[in-house]
Amino acid sequence: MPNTVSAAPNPELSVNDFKESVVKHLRSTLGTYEEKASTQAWSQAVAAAVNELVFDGVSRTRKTHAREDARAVHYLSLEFLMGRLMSNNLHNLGLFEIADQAISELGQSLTDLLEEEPDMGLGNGGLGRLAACFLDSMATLELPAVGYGIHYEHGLFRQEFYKGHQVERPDEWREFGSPWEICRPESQQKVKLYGYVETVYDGAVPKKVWHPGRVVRAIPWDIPIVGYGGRNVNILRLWESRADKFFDWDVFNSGGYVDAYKESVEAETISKVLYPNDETDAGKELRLIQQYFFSAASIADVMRRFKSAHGNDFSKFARLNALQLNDTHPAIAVPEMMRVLMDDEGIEWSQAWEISQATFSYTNHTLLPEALEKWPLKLIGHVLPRHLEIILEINHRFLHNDVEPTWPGNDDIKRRLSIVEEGGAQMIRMGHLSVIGSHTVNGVAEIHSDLVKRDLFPEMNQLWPKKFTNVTNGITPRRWMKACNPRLSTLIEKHVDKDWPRYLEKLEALKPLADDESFQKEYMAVKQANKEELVGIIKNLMDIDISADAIFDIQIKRLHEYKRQHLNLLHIMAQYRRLLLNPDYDMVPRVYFFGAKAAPGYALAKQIIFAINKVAEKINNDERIGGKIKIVFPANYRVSLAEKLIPAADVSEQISLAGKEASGTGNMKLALNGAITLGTLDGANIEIAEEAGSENVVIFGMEVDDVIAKQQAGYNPSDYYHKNEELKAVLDWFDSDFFTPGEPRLLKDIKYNLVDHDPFMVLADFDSYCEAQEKIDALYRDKKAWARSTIINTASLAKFNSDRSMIDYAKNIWNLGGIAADD
Ligand code: 26Q
Repeated sequence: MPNTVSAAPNPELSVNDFKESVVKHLRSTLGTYEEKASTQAWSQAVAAAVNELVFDGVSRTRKTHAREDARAVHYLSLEFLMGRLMSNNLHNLGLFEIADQAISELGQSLTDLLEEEPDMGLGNGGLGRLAACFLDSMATLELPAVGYGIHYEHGLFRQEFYKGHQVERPDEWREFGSPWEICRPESQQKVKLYGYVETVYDGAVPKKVWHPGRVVRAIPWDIPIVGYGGRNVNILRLWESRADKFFDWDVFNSGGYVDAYKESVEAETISKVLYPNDETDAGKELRLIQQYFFSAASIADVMRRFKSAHGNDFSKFARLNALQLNDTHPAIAVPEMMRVLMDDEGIEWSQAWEISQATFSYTNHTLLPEALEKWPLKLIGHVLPRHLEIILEINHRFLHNDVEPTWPGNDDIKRRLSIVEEGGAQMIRMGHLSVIGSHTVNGVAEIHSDLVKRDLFPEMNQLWPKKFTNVTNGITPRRWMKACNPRLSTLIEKHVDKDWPRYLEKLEALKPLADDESFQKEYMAVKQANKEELVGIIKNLMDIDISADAIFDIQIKRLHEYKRQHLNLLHIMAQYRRLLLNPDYDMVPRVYFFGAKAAPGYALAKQIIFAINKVAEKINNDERIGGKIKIVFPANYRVSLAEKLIPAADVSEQISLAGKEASGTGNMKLALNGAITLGTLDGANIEIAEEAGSENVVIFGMEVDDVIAKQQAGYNPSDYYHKNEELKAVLDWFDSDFFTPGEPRLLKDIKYNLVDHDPFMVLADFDSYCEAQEKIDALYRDKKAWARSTIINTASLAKFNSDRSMIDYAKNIWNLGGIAADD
């Protein structure tokens, strides 16, 4: 893949140029002046100055792609968890130092300005952040790529704690507009909904005509994605919904003024809010409409661009366009593509199917049964009548042409493979539709991809063994090292080539230094300084005093039973109890950090959040334990908070039940920044252990096959409860008022869930987890051994560069090459 980008600093702009540009925008764009401007105005003025370069790159890149008639990938995702854009744009443009200097000469602080920017939180967690890292990498690799999603008015809710309970508040990321987005009304599309299908017989083949009951407009907002080096700038296109005819004059004239507004309110509801459920299927009509709305608008956009270059010659379509489905959320794009090709373009089924299948590929992100999307057949028939017909035809042909010849007369297999799930209300299985409609299906870590084949789609894999593949996830080192950990980046730069953020394998040059005492000291001094900075942040944010000499142990991820935050909590409680029983109990002081949002309707997850907060309140204020344990759980965990926690981490908690975490990506960010993974052999932890060496991670717990064996043998969690006195004692605390004074049993559901069911086998892994925690404690006391492991982690993580993931997709799935934008 061509790459000639250099790693900055940008030679074309001086500090003075930048100062002039900021002041110009302060006066002419923001309508204020230096003496009067608020921090917010300064921040907007800097964004405007940055945008002069960014927009230039957008136009250049567009022109190149149009001229070269480049094959492009379109990444369809309901979520893009972008976080803040200013710092990254500055780094990728090679402008960070210049801007820093210019802004300080203007009497402002860049750090303060950066803090003004709200996070763009248009995603739930891993899947959404992955999409954001992929955009950064695709732009950096100069891959012609467009991200397509929804321009939610409100992203993931803002989390507050009230008396320890999670409270959800609306996210207002663009209350006053975002400087990074450009509205493109000229590229709007119309999206049809509801209505009925008419069959018209006016030629040899009957024609299907969809008479929609409603039409909404999709308005695109473009967000420029600056590649590292700044030459290539791709686009993230997010669709906002609007009423089709806000001023319907007929309704208006007959006194229906208010009704006209009603229609606009309903249409605008579609892009109002991101669904906050991860790993559960909400099954709501509005969610289905969101999925269709953005899929249809995106396909129409791709079609428009194709037709303006190639007219109706659809034989070229699949050669020039790849469409990637980020999980099944945009799976409705498959029948939509078929509808457009057949009903709008007059192509017959088999050719349309060939084009469609050659275009789509699908990434699976979960094996959890409750997360596999299904929609009531009736609901799809109501909202998208033509699509239901097409889905049923796809299914019929699949069962008849593929399944029947392979397993003649085998109704059992047909029942399992059918897109339609029978028994009770008929359901459409979006995973099946995605597999059948795609040329390639991938999982997101080696073990996960194996389990997709073995457990999730075994017969599909038998039918089409070559369809299934793996692409291990990655993270962008620009955001997750260069921008968020400037101290470590500076140290790295003293020892390895400057272009390490682009070629992360250059960090391997640090390996020989892992045993070098003076390098160890430098590296650990960086970690210590990052920890001290975090101590200050936590003091400001929560008024909690913590010591940077303690082990900083971090678990940051969505709250879910399978991720087992409660396993972590049980161990903390056990340690606390040991300290109460024996005040001399010898342990390295530890600060346990949590960051987690729970889906608003997920009662047990919310109770676990409440439990962590109540245990924190008690332990943090118990003078008997001499500050040996602190629990820090800042509210509203988000990308910008992750960027502050990760550089300060000593221990990375990756403790999901084996077989449940598809990959994980926080595990990669933490290990790259020198945290030691304390984890199960699950998801990408396995590959992290392979890369860093098993002696540089701490692994515990059952493996996938142990889990299956134990479940088959009949898992009885109450045995563990009765056999382990310490475990019993801490679980019984939940049944008392120990952590909720005067209000006994508020936390009892956690105990009974574990003792009676324990669906994620927390109790079975408890002993092994405690032992692993003791290993961490022992290793940390050996300063040199710890420093060595930490350095080796940083030096070994190149595989998890999202550039590598993107190269894998480009080569093995999209058949896509990079194209250097014009200068
Ligand atoms: C589905 C239907 C209706 C409403 C919401 C949803 C929904 C939304 C988000 C379902 C799932 C998600 C998010 C899933 C997710 O983040 N999965 C994570 O993806 C990461 C990137 O591949 C992996 O690293 C994680 O292991 C996986 O849990």
